[in-house]
Amino acid sequence: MNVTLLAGGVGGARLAHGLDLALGPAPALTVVVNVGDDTELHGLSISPDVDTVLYTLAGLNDEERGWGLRGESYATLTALADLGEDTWFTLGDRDLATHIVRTAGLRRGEPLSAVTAHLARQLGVRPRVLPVTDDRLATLVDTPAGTLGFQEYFVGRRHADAVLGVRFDGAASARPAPGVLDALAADVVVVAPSNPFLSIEPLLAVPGVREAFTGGPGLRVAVSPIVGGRAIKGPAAQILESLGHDVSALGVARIYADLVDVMVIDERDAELAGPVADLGLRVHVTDTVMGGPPGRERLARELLALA
Ligand code: GDP
Ligand code: FO1
Ligand code: CA
Repeated sequence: MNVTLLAGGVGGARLAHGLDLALGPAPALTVVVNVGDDTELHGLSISPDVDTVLYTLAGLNDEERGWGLRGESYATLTALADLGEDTWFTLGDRDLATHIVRTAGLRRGEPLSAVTAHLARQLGVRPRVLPVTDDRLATLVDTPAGTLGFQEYFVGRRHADAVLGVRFDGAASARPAPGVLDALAADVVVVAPSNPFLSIEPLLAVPGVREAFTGGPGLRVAVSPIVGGRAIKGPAAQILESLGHDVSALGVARIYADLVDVMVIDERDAELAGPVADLGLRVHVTDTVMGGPPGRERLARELLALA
């Protein structure tokens, strides 16, 4: 059984990990990752969601922060500050090695997908990790303070601004990276419990992706990132609110109603199963709060059993 996961960072990486554990050694899992958060700092190309997925699948990520590497040191960042550089974006010494390798590859003319495959191989990551596109795609966030670049919104201003709109600069001319459209024809395609606006929408904004996804032969399953009316972490609940959606698994189900066959909602939201089913969706109610590896694998096994 081939499985493809549409993912952003933390929520996507956790379920990717669970699916990798559940599927075992067979080369069955492809993770298509958001690149709208990508940024350039200190002359280095940084792909935060790709790195969160790679590091989590490699068992190296910092679980507390949700991004970066466990047991990091920050000597280089301190040295950069001493040289008068802006260090608002925290980059650890070992994390910098990833950005150096990525930047060198891109500078040699290698596409991001090839560089990502190289990094995955070096990190011992089993699943295929694909950036949704090798082209430029930059998430822009419209707020009362004006249009912000993604990392300025998310890190610089601690995602405190009300989100009035989200756009993806470069989307019109972006092409799916090699393997992405084929991956959307998998037996099961899962929309991770990622931020619908900041992680999933940028994937679907790449021409051809939404159609390949909705037109695919496999079972399409989405997992709600909202549990008990709240996000486990990050601004998803705030953005649902500011964009006028129900801040609930039902609000998320309405967004995904025309895209998927099954909506997985948390047992804490069991009372929403009826209204979600009324949208024409199959509903699966379970404990969707993954925590560590056991919870991640359990949820993944339940999703695979839906097929
Ligand atoms: P980001 O790019 O780092 O923000 O990560 P994602 O967009 O992939 O995931 C962020 C979303 O994941 C948040 O809205 C969280 O509520 C959700 N999330 C994180 N862990 C879990 C979990 O264990 N279960 C569920 N249902 N959602 C989760
Ligand atoms: N998120 C923060 O909130 N603060 C940071 O200083 C920060 C540094 C950072 C470095 C490398 C990396 O791959 C991710 C990093 N993130 C940081 C997370 C980043 O903002 C992601 O875009 C978020 O996870 C949202 O998707
Ligand atoms: Ca992200």
